[in-house]
Amino acid sequence: MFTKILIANRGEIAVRISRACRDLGISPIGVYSEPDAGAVHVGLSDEAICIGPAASVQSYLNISNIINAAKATGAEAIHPGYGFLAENADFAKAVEEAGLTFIGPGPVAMQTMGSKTGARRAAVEAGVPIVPGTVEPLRSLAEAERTAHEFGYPVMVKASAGGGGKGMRLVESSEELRSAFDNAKSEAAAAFGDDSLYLEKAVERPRHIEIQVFADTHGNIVHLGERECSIQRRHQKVIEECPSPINESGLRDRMGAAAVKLARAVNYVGAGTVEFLVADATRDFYFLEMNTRLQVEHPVTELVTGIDLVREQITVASGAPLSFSQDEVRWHGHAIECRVYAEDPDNNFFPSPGTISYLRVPSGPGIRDDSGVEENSEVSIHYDPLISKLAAWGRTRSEAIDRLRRALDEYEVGGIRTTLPFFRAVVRDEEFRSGKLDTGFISRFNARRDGARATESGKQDPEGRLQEDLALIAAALHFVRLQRRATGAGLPAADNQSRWKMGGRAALHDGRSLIGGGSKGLRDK
Ligand code: MV4
Repeated sequence: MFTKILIANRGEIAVRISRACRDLGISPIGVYSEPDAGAVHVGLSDEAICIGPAASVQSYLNISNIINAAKATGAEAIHPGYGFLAENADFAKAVEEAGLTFIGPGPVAMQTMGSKTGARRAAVEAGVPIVPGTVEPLRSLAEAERTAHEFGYPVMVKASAGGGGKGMRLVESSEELRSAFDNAKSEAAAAFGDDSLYLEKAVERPRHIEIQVFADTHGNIVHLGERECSIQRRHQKVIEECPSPINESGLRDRMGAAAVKLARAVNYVGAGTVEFLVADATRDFYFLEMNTRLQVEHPVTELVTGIDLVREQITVASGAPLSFSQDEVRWHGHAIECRVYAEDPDNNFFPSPGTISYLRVPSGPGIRDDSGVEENSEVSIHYDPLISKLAAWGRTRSEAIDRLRRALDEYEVGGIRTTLPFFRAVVRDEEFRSGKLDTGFISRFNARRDGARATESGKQDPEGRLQEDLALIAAALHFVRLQRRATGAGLPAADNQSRWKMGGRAALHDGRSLIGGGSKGLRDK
């Protein structure tokens, strides 16, 4: 077994991995960017190495600095967490070439699944159903027109290098195809440096259900059941559950068997997730993509199966067989997780960076909060604004929701806006409680929650793209100001008023300050 593991990540997932290391008697080694020197994950490490300045490309994505940090501290293995380098096959290769163990699948399985068309071909070869469509990148608009006609509209145009919805367009009719094709192509080129696209028939009102798989180096492959991830906003999951509230008998076994078959076909090792779309009407399921990492939402599976996925990742990477067999996996009760983001739900989920001036974290029966922050933590615009994952377990879905509601009401975060008020409304929503979830839930919920405003902005900006652009512009302006300040260049006088100033005072809409004074009434609650 390893004596030291370097954790190549930050925030709540670095904390989570550090805890698994401690449980195994392994020394966790941290890495951090300059502004993260005082971060929670650093304090929980035995040693920590600075790997560069704030920008991720220079720190958490800096392969050589991370490998040098592992060598300098004598770590034998590197856990990448999720995001950053977690699905970068070149990183996995570089780690192995440095004589270290990469805690994850081999680079070949990673590369196969990294190409969405390659993943579709692997699924076809393994006999796993895919959404009807192309399995090679489209060579031209003419080919897109031909195949769309062949499979029938509506279709989805997706980026081969994508995943998670980036570079994806829904196309309802042939008239819309050209612009969707062009837009998806440039979005894919900008996001992935690869503009190749493929095409799928659109599944209407789908549910998004994923299967957790686990494989060891001895040929054992098991599944740990499903997670329901249909509640998404702009292709970002916001609430995840295990089991799926609408799982019917037999579906878990069939989807689990398909996921294991696919993992076996690519010689998978470690934790992986196979995503499926499930058609509402027929309950047919189709392979979507496979994520070759530990996922954000892994705690709901842990709460229901009692299996520590991160511990198992580490023991499997050290060469040990899986600590359980498929027959020993049991699903007990129900778990639901909310992703608590530093975003303002009353302002189209604009990022809300700043200092956490006050924090009260809920606990009690059935509650788990995986957090990466504490009082006085800085939430930076440089990184993902996820501050914690609040999960509730109950014997039934209804009991889990009751506990989640209680925990959300207990939770207080001062100094920044968070998505907590949004979740407090969701757990009180009748449709959510009924469990009839599909991918249209969020837009129906938003319409119910703020009918007037939703219809008003919906007319001009049905997808909220204008709002999204404004958020990007605000973030870019903020970044320019930071750069100017760093280089000593003159700052606009208005900067004192900016809501986006890092380490500055987050202002309310009416100009009141959210921090300072510690007044309870000004917290996000
Ligand atoms: C789809 C789809 C319908 N048909 N693919 C893929 C990535 C995910 N974030 C969104 N994806 C979708 N792919 C086909 N062929 C519908 C979606 C989709 C969706 C899926 C799950 C949860 C929410 C969603 C919201 C919009 C679209």
